Amino acid sequence: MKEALLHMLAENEGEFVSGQQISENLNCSRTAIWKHISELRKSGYSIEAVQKRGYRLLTSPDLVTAEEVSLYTGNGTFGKKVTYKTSVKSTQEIAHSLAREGALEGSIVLADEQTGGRGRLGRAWQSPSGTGIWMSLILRPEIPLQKAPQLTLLIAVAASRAIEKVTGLEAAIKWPNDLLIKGKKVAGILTELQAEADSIHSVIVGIGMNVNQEKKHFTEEISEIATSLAIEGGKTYKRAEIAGAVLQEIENLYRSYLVKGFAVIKLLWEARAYSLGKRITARSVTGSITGYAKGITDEGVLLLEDDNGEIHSIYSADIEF
Ligand code: BT5
Repeated sequence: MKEALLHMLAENEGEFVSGQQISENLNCSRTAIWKHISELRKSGYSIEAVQKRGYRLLTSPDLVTAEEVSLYTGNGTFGKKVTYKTSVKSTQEIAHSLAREGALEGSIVLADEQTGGRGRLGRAWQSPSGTGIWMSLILRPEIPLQKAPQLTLLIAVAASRAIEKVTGLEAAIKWPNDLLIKGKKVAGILTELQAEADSIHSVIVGIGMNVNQEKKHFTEEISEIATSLAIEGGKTYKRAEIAGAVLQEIENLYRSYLVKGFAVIKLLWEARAYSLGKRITARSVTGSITGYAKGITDEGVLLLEDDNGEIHSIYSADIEF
């Protein structure tokens, strides 16, 4: 109800919507409308109420709540089921338990702040409140286990396209899971599986994207390597709008991927790749290899040619230039 009311006001932003119109459309009493208007105001929406004219939405806060994100998910099904928390340890944990309880594909968990946000290999992901998109998405693809890395690449392409659509900024993809603007990390992706033998129950895709941080928000540890859309674009953005665009882009690519396979995604990925053709060092738990990044395989595996001309398949590593 609150979500539908916000939709009506947002669709007519800056114009009055009469109480009668609202109560007819949403089939509710004037008292109920007033209650929801008060709640929206408490959350930071500025709504004018004028007798005989109705309600008018003046400004919206930068929130990633279910009702705010739903304004930007279009006709898609991803992001229609949102679990929003102001503060959590990690959205991944919540998404994992929702997936175990049978949550539908496309369900998402969003938080304003993460106190224990995580990256790969137990690393920490800084997720201060009110600044970025900290989101986990549940997917249930019917694909063999070894194809799961393709999904990380698909998500990276989708996130990069969404950034470009909303902000005009170009984010390059550093294999496998980083988005960079001018060489600095603006987003990271964490793909985790719930699987058994060769079958995937669900994939929990974690996306962390720095949106409105200023340089001072980053700790010293990452201040030289991290950036945000606001730093690069010179203005702040609505996080919900970007989250909505990310979900729409993911859903479009994912549907095409399930029907047509990885070939199209691979081309899109290569066009945005930062590491291809460069001399890099791939560091993993088993050691490090230096050479030229030749490309990715149809499985999404990175091919690295060392100085002896030998080609190595890199399944998981950190890349340094
Ligand atoms: C990643 O790991 O890049 C994956 C990050 C995924 C975060 C999302 S947020 C929603 C969901 N819930 C979670 O708990 N996680 C996911 P990795 O490639 O391991 O990179 C981690 C490294 O990036 C750290 O060791 C830092 O050097 C750097 N880093 C940490 N916070 C950062 C930030 N906010 N922006 C840029 N770099 C950061």
